[in-house]
Amino acid sequence: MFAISFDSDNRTLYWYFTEIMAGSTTAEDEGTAFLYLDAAQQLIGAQIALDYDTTEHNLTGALEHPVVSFDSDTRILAIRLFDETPAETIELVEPAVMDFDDSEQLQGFELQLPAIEQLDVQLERIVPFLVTFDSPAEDPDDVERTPETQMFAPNTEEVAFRSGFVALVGKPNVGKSTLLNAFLGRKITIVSPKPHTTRIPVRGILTTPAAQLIFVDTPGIHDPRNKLGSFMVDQAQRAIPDADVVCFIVDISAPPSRLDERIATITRRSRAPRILVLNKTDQPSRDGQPHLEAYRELGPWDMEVAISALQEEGLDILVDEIVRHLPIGTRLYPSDQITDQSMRDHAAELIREQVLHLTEQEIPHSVAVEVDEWEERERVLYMRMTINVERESQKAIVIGAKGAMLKRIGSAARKQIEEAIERPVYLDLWVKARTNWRDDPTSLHWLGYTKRKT
Ligand SMILES: Nc1nc2c(ncn2[C@@H]2O[C@H](COP(=O)(O)OP(=O)(O)OP(=O)(O)O)[C@@H](O)[C@H]2O)c(=O)[nH]1
Ligand SMILES: [Mg+2]
Repeated sequence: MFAISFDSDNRTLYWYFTEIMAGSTTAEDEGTAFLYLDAAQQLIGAQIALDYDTTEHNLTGALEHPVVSFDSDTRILAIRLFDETPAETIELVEPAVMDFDDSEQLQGFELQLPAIEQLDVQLERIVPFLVTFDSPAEDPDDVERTPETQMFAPNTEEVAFRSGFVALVGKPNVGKSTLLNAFLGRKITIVSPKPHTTRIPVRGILTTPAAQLIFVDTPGIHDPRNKLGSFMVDQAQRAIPDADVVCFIVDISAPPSRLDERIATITRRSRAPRILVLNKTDQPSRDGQPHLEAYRELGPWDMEVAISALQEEGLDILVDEIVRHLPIGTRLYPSDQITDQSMRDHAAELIREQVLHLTEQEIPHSVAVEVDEWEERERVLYMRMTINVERESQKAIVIGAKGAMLKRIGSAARKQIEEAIERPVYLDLWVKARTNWRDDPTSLHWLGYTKRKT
């Protein structure tokens, strides 16, 4: 994890490289601290001049974060939150206080900002990296605690097992499926740079010693233009009232759109706790603006967490927050089950994923994959699949000159299927035109896009 917390009373910033438990810090050291500012006095990073007691060995964990670097000649440990040269580097009066654990790893450091009258450092740009803490009202015993103990305090009481459904909702392309895969540490659901990738909700089950989280990856909510789109939006919306926790996923690199406003309104109707998940913090904002306030205003939210699903940053904090909001309950799935999707459906989806990657314009959205045959043969698992398109002209494109496109789709998908199934596969791939299937109820039913409980 990498996160920053800000204690406004004491004007201190704490930069975390690892999860810090109360009592896990066994040594401290100090180093001269500097802040990186952009031309508008916005904080965009920091550096510490390390003495010779601290070596690269102590920084192994810290250096795993892409924003952290160490120059062994100058002995500067730098945290650059954005890919840009600072307009100004200012030295702080107070040294940075660094915390080390019992294996001498740097856990994080604390910086004391100057008083506002001395230097007005702006903090809006670091907001995506900020973590917020429980309010004292929720946890009255915590009032005296420091931020680090508040955040990672060990529970001395018997911990009750928690379980429940966690809906991942948001507009298309914000990274819901990427997040599900990152939570589970493997590919459960397909992902693509094109919107409308997920069509049917997929469950991913994460079981820990303390909880079972059943994530429901939903189709992006949008303005449907055909019956398939209406089905997708309906499926996504049904996941909300059934959820024990609703995660509203947004792309922090862009301002909220009308769709975000609409989805926020729908999630506000849920009685379940609602978490605002600010994704794509690794991606610079397209217009250079921080959008956090605008997303906050779509709330109120019970919690907000900034993450990068792609870089797998901030996920531990998000899981902890979700667990905290889940009801006490027992396991709903066996602890070794990670999804409710059958291998057949997953294989068909992996073929559709390749079509999404390799074709353009309307074709990716006009494709549905059917499993015609699935049979154990001598040394391979044989599967015959049909790629349905909407028109003969699309069929010609998916097949390509001398079958070249179909070959590319098939060979890339076969590799992925073999990886998922962990055995050799013979993939027999066909293409068929099924006129305007996206608006035909019979075809939709036949292709599996029928109402089901999420
Ligand atoms: N830079 C960056 N890209 C991301 C991140 N998360 C997802 N993406 C990219 O965003 C694109 C869409 O990701 P998906 O996970 O398919 O998005 P989705 O919300 O499930 O989209 P739909 O299924 O269409 O609703 C892909 O190209 C991902 O690689 C992130 O944290 N950072
Ligand atoms: Mg998706």
